[in-house]
Amino acid sequence: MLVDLYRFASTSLRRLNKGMDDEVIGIHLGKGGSALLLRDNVLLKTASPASADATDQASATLPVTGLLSVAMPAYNERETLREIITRVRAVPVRKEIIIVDDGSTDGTREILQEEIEGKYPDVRVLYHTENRGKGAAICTAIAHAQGEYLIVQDADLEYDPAEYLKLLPLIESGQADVVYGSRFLGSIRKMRFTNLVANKLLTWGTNILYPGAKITDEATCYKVFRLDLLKKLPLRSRRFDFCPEVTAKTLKRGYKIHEVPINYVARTEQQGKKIRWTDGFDALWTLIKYRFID
Ligand SMILES: Nc1nc2c(ncn2[C@@H]2O[C@H](COP(=O)(O)OP(=O)(O)O)[C@@H](O)[C@H]2O)c(=O)[nH]1
Ligand SMILES: [Mg+2]
Repeated sequence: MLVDLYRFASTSLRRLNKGMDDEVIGIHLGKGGSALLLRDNVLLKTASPASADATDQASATLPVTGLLSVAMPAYNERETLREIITRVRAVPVRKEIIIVDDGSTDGTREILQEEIEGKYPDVRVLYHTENRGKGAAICTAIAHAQGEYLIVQDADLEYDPAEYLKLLPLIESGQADVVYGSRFLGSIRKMRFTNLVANKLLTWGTNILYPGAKITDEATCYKVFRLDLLKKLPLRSRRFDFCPEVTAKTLKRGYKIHEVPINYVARTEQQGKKIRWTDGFDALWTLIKYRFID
């Protein structure tokens, strides 16, 4: 068995390497015997034993077998809502999309009720009767999620759902329990200087406060967790303090946060961005607080 796996891995490696300019750094076997080709934790290609020529189908589908829950908090996002749902639905992984309308007043709720709810088998819509905050909306989604993994997905277009394919292999293969998409390892466009400083400060604070933490982007939206792990965390935050709380509690329980480079294009306040650099103070306080209490 082991010999077979080894033979399969090395043949896949040779096949996948064909035509690639870069030197391949690592390969490992995912569920279902598929080979995942990684460089710096980034998925480059995939191959399955059944494929005659793995390079043909490389990157077309990812051998993700576990169900992915996509938690989408939405508050006054009528401009981007339809597009982000389309983009998430287009990602070729098995998933359930849980949209939580957080008491929107700009028409988001009506779009969800009239155009989305009940129209797609992979989409569920939940409603808060009043605005409770991003963290509260994510917690509602977590409580209803049934997948093996969960990713947080804002209802804007700052992140690219196609990058789920980079984030999932590590968790799917059992190598990681928690994976963050790092904008600082990938690329950042249009982020305001004050937000950039706040992001750096929060990451720096995390690495200092939590021994063993060595991350480059604490406040990233793209956080993927094994759902059983996440459901056990006592999450209390209601607003933007969700990110530091979940980071703090994950690290405190001894889980390692793996990172994968992702690309990010910030939206402006005119385009609906709601977080302010001053929310960074709350976030820093949250990191400090949960270092000592739970
Ligand atoms: N600001 C805010 N965002 C909310 C709330 N409830 C849900 N959300 C959603 O949380 C995300 C926040 O996005 P954004 O303002 O770009 O801040 P980000 O966390 O820096 O990406 C969006 O998808 C919002 O629609 C809320 O009460 N306030
Ligand atoms: Mg956002």
